[in-house]
Amino acid sequence: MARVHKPVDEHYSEAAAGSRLALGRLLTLVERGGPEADQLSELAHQDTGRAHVVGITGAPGAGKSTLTGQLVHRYVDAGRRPAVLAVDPSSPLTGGAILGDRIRMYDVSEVETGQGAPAPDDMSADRRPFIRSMATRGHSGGLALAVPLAVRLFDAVGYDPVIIETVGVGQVEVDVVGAADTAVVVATPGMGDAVQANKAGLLEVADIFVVNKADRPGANDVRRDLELMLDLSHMTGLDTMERGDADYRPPIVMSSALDGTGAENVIAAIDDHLVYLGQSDRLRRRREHRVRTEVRARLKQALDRRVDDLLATDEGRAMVAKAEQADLSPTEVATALLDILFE
Ligand SMILES: Nc1nc2c(ncn2[C@@H]2O[C@H](COP(=O)(O)OP(=O)(O)OP(=O)(O)O)[C@@H](O)[C@H]2O)c(=O)[nH]1
Ligand SMILES: [Mg+2]
Repeated sequence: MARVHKPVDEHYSEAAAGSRLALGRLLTLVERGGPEADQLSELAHQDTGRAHVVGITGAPGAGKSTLTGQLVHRYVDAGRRPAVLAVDPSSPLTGGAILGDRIRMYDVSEVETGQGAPAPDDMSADRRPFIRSMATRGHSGGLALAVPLAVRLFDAVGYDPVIIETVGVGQVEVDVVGAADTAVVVATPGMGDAVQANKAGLLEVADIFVVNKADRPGANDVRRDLELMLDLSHMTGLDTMERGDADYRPPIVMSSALDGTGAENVIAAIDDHLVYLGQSDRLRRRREHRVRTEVRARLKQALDRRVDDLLATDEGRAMVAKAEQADLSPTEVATALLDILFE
C-alpha cells in the first residue's frame, strides 16, 4: 500500500528530478509553514543561487499577470525554464480570483494545478513553466517566510528565472519585491500610478519601470511623471539605501501586454539589469540583503513564539495579572518579562 505521507526529502528528490507533482506538494508545505517547511529549507539551501529572481509589482489591474504571461512565453521560446509565484498577501485562501489569474496568464494546459495536468504534446515536461499562486493562510511569519523559501525551492530544482508577482503596492509588496534580484514596477495611464508607487516606497526598490497599457492615452504622461520623480529623488539624494546604488537610474520601458508589444524590451531590461548586478559585487550584496531579510523574519517568528509561550506559563500569567491589578504598568511587566526571556 502506498504511504500517504512521503518524507520531505523524497518529495524533494523527485522534484529535483523534474516531478511537477512533487514540487506542487512541497509548495503546499511551504505555504503551510512548520517543521516540514524548515526541513525543506535546509535541503533546498544547498542547491540555490542559480536562478535570476525577478519581482513584479504594481497596482491591481495594472496588467502584471498579462505581462508575466508574455514574458513566460518568451522565456520558454528562448529555452529558459521560468517559474512564476503569484503572491496575494490579503487572500486567506488560494481562491478563485488568483486561479483565474493563472489561467489568463498562461494556457491552462501548461499551468501546474498540483493535479498533474497533462503536458501538451509539443512541449516536454522539462520545458513547461511552473505557475503557482500562494496565499499565507494565516500561518505565523506568513509571506515573509513562505515567499523566500518557495523561491529557493524553484531555484534549487532548476527553474530560471523565478518570477514573483504580487498584488497591490503596500509594504508587503515592497518587501517581497525588494528581496528580488530585479524589481519591476508596473504603472499604467490614468491611475495616478506614478504618485502611488512613489508613496508606497516603490520608487526606491524599482530597478525597472514598465508603463503598461501603452496602447491607452496618457502613457507618455506616466513616463514623464516617472522621469520627473526619478530626477527629484536623485536631487534629494533619496536613494536605494542598503539595496542599491546612488548612481543607478531605473529604465522606463513602454509595454502593451495585451498584444505583447514591448515585452521583448522588458526582457532585455531584465537581462541588462542582471548584467549590471554582475559588475562588481552588486549581486552578492543584493542576495546578502535577501538572506538578511529572511533571517530577520525567522528571528521575529521565533521570538514571537517564545513570547507567546512565556505568556502562557504560570509566571507569565502572574505578571500580566499584576498589570491588570494596577500594581505594575504594562511597560514594567513587559520589561520584567523581557528579563525572564533572555536570562
Ligand atoms: N488595454 C490594455 N489592457 C491591458 C493591458 N495589459 C493588461 N490589460 C488588461 O487589464 C486587465 C488586468 O490585467 P491583469 O494582467 O489581470 O492585471 P494584474 O495587474 O495582474 O491584476 P491583479 O492581479 O488583479 O492585480 C485585464 O483585463 C487585461 O486584459 C494592456 O497592455 N493594454
Ligand atoms: Mg495578477
